[in-house]
Amino acid sequence: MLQYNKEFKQLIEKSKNILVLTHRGPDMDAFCSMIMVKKFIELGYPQKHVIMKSKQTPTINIPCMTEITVVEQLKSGDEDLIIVTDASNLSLCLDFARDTLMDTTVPVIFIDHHKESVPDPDRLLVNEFRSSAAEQVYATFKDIYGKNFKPTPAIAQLTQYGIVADTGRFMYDATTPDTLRIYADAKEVMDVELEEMAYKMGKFPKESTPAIISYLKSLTIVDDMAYMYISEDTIVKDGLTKQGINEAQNFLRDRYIRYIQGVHWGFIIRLDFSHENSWYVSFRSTKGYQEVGKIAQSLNGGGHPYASAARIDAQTGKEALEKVLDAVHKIVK
Ligand SMILES: [Mn+2]
Repeated sequence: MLQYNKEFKQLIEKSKNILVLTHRGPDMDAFCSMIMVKKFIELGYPQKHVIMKSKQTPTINIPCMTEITVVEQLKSGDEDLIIVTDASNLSLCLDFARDTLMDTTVPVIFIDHHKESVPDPDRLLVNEFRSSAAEQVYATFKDIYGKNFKPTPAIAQLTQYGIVADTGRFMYDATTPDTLRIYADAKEVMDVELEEMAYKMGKFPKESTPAIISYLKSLTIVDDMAYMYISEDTIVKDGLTKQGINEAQNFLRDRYIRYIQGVHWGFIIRLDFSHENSWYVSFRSTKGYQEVGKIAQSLNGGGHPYASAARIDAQTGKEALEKVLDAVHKIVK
């Protein structure tokens, strides 16, 4: 057994009440990996009391999601161990204005897969830079349980959902032969139809339609770049909602902007609803074309070479757009 898995196993065995968490604004992989940890521990250690806490539940139906305890605030309870999935630091899981769990004195272990994450130096981290946290949780418990490793149909489904979500159906670079081996093992236990999964994950709420229309009216194409934004007066005039704008931005960013013929990359700007005079820009590009990671970095943001984002201080959407275009022009000659 790997050394960090041995330490993880000892921590589980020493504790009675285990709290499992994931990052804020959880995506599919975050939810799946969190639930997988609970189900795996319950399998091997039925006498342990494991609880999952989150501020929201998944928007699509996944196994055992009703076992998530929805809370408004994350604070210390009777737990003697905290396990965090899909993140390497508590700051990604807590809202400092409201949550007090940051001051916890119990051991915290992180199970992550992100290459760019900043780990907490004092705490145990399991990160083999796999495709997804779901894949990492599967691999970790496989090592811990050895010949007694026997994933249930629920765990097998969660493994497939998490991997498919974080690899974009095996299209991203993070997909390795081991990802496919683990996926195949899970599929053998319980087959999830890829078509059905992609359909469910691709759904968006109907409130995003008016925001999509507003965004499309702003579409500008310059050479092989395209961009869209919504100004604050459009939000009021068209009666757009926060959820509608966020979902519209996700949809257009991932499935529209760089699919226009002649366009290879672009960006979309949206309002930051939690802070005044603050906006967000998301860049997307196609491998081999404009590296948008550099542009986001020049705006003090971050991400990957072909998918990145930054926060912009600006009073209006127009001002935010001008700042982004300035940054673009400095890097793209
Ligand atoms: Mn993930």
